[in-house]
Amino acid sequence: MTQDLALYVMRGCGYCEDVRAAARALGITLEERDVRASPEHMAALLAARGRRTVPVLRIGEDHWMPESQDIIAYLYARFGEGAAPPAPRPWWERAASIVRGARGE
Ligand SMILES: N[C@@H](CCC(=O)N[C@@H](CS)C(=O)NCC(=O)O)C(=O)O
Repeated sequence: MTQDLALYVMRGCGYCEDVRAAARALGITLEERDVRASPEHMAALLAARGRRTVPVLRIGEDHWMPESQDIIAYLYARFGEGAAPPAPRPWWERAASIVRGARGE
């Protein structure tokens, strides 16, 4: 587990899955905090960011990084040993995953 990092997520979130895939590719394990499953995690996210959008990477105590592509770039810069982050998925794959998430699949 990467000690100073926590990833705020929700079930069925394709952008969260992109970050998970990057973490897997880098061989790191992120503590995940599901904001739908935990009122405490949702409250912490809302207090810090003023919005419920995930994924958000909490770095240490004070830094909250939104946007899946920024999070992936950060993880690659820190753990990638020079590897370049993967290209973002095309829009139609993102759209399909949003539909799957809305259906709860
Ligand atoms: N551009 C953002 C999009 C994130 C996003 O749309 N997340 C959705 C779930 S997949 C969400 O949190 N929706 C609820 C909300 O914004 O209140 C990213 O790439 O991280």
